Amino acid sequence: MKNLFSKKNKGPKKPLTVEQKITRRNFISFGTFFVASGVAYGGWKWLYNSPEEAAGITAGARKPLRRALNKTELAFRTFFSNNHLVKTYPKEMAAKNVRHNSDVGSEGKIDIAAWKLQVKKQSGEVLNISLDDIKALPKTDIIYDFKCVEGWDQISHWGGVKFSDFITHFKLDDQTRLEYVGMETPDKEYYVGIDMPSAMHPQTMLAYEMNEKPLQPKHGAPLRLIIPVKYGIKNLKRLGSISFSDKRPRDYWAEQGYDYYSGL
Ligand SMILES: Nc1nc2c(c(=O)[nH]1)N[C@H]1C(S)=C(S)[C@@H](COP(=O)(O)O)O[C@H]1N2
Ligand SMILES: [Mo]
Repeated sequence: MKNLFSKKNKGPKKPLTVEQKITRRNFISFGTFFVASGVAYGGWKWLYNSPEEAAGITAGARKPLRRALNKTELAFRTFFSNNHLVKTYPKEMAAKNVRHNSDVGSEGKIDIAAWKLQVKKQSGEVLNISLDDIKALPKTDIIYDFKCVEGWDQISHWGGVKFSDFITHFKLDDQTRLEYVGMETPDKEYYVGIDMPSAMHPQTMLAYEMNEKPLQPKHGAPLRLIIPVKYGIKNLKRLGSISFSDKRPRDYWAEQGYDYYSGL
């Protein structure tokens, strides 16, 4: 074969023969192939050697992959900011026979007179708040389409106090600098984690009424979370305690593989 890259060729350049062109192309494409596979192999090794996530619903996934997922989630959150309001309906459209779903942590009798909501500040300080204390705050109503991940939805009517009003009234504003709110039932059997922007969303409330009557035990008496920007699973019934943290609080359905964010 002629020396393709020889400098000895003096004089005017002769056009390459077909054979020479093919040789050169092969050289370039094989070269590209080797470089590309090197990058791919390196990338795969990097991912393979990356630490696994130890805890949470994505446990076992490589950290860089989780980071990518978190980035996407963040973009969605920024996009669906607090200015986005969930659609509301006239009172007449609210269901009279409201569907009732699962009761983990909200089964059995509850002594409403003895019930107190525990608010655990990050400093360790704990507030004990009665239902009357909460009912004394400005009341708000919402009629919206409640959606369960199991595939049903229903327009329902809730009354209570805005979570953001509750925060201000009990001087918890400094706690909202943290990333998450954790909520649990009094027996700690059911629990949810809520990102702070969704908790502070203007339609999120602590509800003690349904259809303008005291909340029934099966719907979460004496107090439940109503968070219209999220699926039913996050709307914890029979609230017992609230806490604040920068780490994701444990979440009952996320532990079963459902999306932690569960936004609509
Ligand atoms: N304590 C508690 N809260 C809960 C649940 C539960 O099992 N226990 N289920 C959730 C689910 S999956 C849904 S769809 C709604 C149902 O609320 P409802 O029974 O008032 O319709 O409550 C949510 N809150
Ligand atoms: Mo649900």
